[in-house]
Amino acid sequence: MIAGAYSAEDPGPDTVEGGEFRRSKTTIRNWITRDGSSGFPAEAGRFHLYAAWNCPWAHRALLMRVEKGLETAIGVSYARPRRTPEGWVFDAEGPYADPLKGVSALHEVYAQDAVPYTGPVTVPLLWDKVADRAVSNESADIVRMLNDAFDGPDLAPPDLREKIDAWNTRIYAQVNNGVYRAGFARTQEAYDAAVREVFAALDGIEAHLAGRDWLCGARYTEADLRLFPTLARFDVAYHYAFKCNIRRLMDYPRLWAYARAIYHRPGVAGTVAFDIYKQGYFSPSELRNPLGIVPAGPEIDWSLSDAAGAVSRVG
Ligand SMILES: N[C@@H](CCC(=O)N[C@@H](CS)C(=O)NCC(=O)O)C(=O)O
Repeated sequence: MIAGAYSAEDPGPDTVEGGEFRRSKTTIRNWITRDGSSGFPAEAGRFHLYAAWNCPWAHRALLMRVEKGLETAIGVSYARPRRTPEGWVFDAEGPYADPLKGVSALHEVYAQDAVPYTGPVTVPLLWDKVADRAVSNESADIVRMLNDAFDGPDLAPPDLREKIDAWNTRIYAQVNNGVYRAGFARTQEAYDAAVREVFAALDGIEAHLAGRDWLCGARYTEADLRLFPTLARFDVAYHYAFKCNIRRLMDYPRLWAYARAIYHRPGVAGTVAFDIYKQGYFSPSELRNPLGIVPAGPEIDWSLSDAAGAVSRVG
């Protein structure tokens, strides 16, 4: 979008330089606060989230929403899983409708922001219904502001914040965005470097989880929450669609048990949609999947209990 107007010829959100995938910077970065001094007070019923089931960045916002018990306080519109030349779009009714504004494409929402928007049309987008303004389209900020501004468990407590931030930085670069750098690489060299980094990071986390429940020790934190969307998509999408196939998540005993332990947290399974991940990541793409055929497998059993997971997490 340029100055609040959408054009189908707008450059996509991300770029490729020397065969390497670069994610563009987000620009709508307002902040919800408890006291409202930012202009965006933390009030139930005031905010609405635009999301897509398959988007891992939207997923982390959805995860924080359930951890904080904000399901009724913050409504959600889910875009259709497969993007179109119009970007993210909505149906007139059903699970992919927009209950807030009834728009047919996400760019129509961006166009309504009081500050004319220039940039890519991405999910997640957090909207203030009272001010009728965009709050943020940066998922890292959305996750942190929901944690800080609303009541409920603190997933980034002060004594762990430094550790959490260090994990977040590492996991974003090497894992969350690492899989995209592998999948969207345009040269063998760029792919090789990215895929090696992804698996080196996963190997490191596997080793780190020996004798620890969570990344920062005994407490589930925002760092774990931010790792999960990539793990949930790993075997079903990234392993094949993004050629991240040195190992599967299932091949890491601790990480696999850890991922299932997150999946079994209250509300989390309701944020996960494996079939939709496949539809999204195997969308027709000239470069990656020209015919848009969605593979049938793999079959993965996430239902294995925490108890079973705990056994393999020892040691
Ligand atoms: N910095 C953003 C990145 C969000 C992002 O890249 N979202 C993707 C979906 S996974 C998107 O909406 N892309 C727009 C498009 O593909 O047109 C965030 O983390 O919130």
